[in-house]
Amino acid sequence: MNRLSLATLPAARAGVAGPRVVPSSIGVVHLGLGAFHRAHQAVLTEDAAAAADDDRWGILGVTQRSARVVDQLAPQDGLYGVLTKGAEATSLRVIGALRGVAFPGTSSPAVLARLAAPTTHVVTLTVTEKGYRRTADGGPDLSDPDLAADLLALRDELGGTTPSAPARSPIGLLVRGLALRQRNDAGPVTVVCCDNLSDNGRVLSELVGRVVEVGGSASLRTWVEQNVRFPSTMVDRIVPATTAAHRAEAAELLGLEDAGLVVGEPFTQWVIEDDFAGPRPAWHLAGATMTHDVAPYERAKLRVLNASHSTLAYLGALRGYATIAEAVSDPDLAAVSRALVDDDVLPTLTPPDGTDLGAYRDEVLHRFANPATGHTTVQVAMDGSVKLPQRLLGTVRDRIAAGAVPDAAATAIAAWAAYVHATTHGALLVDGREVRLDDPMAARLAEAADGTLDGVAGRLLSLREIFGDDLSQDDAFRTAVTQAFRELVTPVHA
Ligand code: CS2
Repeated sequence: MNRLSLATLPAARAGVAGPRVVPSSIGVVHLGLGAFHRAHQAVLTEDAAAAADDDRWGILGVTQRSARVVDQLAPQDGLYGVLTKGAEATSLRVIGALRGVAFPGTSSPAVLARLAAPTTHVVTLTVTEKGYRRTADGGPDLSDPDLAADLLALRDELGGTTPSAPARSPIGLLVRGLALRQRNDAGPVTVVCCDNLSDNGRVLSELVGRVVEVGGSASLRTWVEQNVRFPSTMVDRIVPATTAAHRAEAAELLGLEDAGLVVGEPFTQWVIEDDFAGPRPAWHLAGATMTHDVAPYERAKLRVLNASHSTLAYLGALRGYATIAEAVSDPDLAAVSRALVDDDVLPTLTPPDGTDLGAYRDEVLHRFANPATGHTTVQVAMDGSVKLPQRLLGTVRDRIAAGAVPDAAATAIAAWAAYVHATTHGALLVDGREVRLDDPMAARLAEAADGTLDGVAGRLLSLREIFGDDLSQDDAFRTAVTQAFRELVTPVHA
């Protein structure tokens, strides 16, 4: 079977949609070319370009850790399919928005040049929670060797050296790109964080500011302040990992092989703070909501969707369920997620314009129940140490501040603790395979989970990088988590 590319596209089977447009130039640089970007922002950017009949908005997609995605997409001229899996119907669409792909390990100078080109107006990021390399106080983790290497390269480049060292961290790459942009006098640019971080635009702006303070110059700092905007966004689409079965199904529909295929549920949402330094794709014509206040949307999504997702992932994996859909069809687990949202999350939220939060909760649980996506518990369970602070601990803090003991949220934290324990000191089998903890803090978590079973939750709660001084020391909260942990790990004898 031929591989998907511009040359083979005409041979694609009738009935497969797209591309709606293959832009002629690049206006967006995207950092973190994973499946989520390809199934979300790239699709809406293509729709926006098509709706506005404006073909400036091709994307240069930059991978983070390896050249694998470049190997998948470069031979296909950046074309790839999005397989949309509804509970009843499946459809395939080919996307043409990606007009270049690059791996910083081998093409940093070209990526930096593109970040610093006057034709680039927008930089988007999906580098996941851990990609930001932040310390507990939100600043740059200067002990991170990749970020440190980028700071050294930044110093040289500020001294006039032509960029040549491979960028090793997304934030290092971004800041070096901004420095070159200042040097090239290439004009303002907007950096759009599309990761599941609370207040993501402000968080990224502060992080960039701190990196520039440590490794940049006063003039770069002023230039960034005057020329770069960091709007906040809320992004939403469930994108499971692509499997061999998805690839076979798509090849059947397309009549061509597609190594860059991604999969998504039918639902997509993007809410963007309307704060741009220059031109942007007409995302508002593609279904995105432009607003002056993203916070209520972002908070509702993180605290309802992502928090209950994680809770179902931990509890589901502990019961041996492979997918989120299986986990949410277990009445006990569905009840735990509902209790989390109803008892602890909803009291902390202000509904975004016109949203009924009860209906939102039901819709989210309904989306989780879609068996067609095959989204796995183990995929959602990864990286808990960096996900919990974003999706659960804000709820916990707000409830404590309101004088409540957040028992339902404590159960969710206990589920994480039980998962950490089972994947570091137990033998957790999901789908016949033993699951090992996948987390940037895996070694420290394993150490904390070692020792008496009764003390596991307490020792994990003492990790201040995750729980902060406040929650680590909150007696009522510690008691609630410890109690919930005990109930989870103690076998019930009939
Ligand atoms: C999930 C998210 O993997 C995870 O942690 O909770 O990726 C989730 O699927 C998306 O945020 C949905 O928009």
